[in-house]
Amino acid sequence: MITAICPGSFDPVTLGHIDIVTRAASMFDRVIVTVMANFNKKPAFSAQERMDMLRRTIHLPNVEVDCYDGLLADYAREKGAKAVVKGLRAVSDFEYEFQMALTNKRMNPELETVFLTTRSEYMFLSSSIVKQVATLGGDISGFVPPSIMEEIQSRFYRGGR
Ligand code: COD
Repeated sequence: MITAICPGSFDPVTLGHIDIVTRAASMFDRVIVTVMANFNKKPAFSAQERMDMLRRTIHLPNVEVDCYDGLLADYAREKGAKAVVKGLRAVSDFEYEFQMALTNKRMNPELETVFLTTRSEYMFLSSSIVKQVATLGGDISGFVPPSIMEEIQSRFYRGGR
């Protein structure tokens, strides 16, 4: 049984994330989608809210949702995971992701990082774009799953033009 982890901020989860998780679920026996802290970002949603949104949107038998506050390398060891699955959108993602992959490998030599290229229709998509568009009252229906759209809109939209 090979376990993989899809880690991220998921603040909030987007259709781009879901695509990566779905593809990971078809490659590995068990996938854990883990809400983690990115030290460069201040989350808009709590870890519990982000997990709830993930649980409302991902319904695959071999996927579970969790959260963890420490190092990914330690978490992977704890869970017996062999792989971390990351999505790559553009060259700009690569440098950061490459550094993370090498750091994680140094701290947990058993752990492999697998990169999946984004689907072209989600290349532009990020949680920050969703928050920006929602704040300004734009349509986010093509960006996030329908089941969490209202929660995001009501959190960010302040009205007015
Ligand atoms: N298409 C494809 N992939 C996408 C898309 C998209 N449209 N949007 C996002 N993704 C991918 C990202 O590239 C990433 O792989 C994943 O989905 C999650 O994205 P985000 O933005 O939600 O999450 P990040 O990048 O902020 O997550 C960073 C982590 C939290 C994973 C990282 O900071 C981490 O591992 N933190 C734990 C502490 C640790 O161990 N740090 C490393 C050693 S210092």
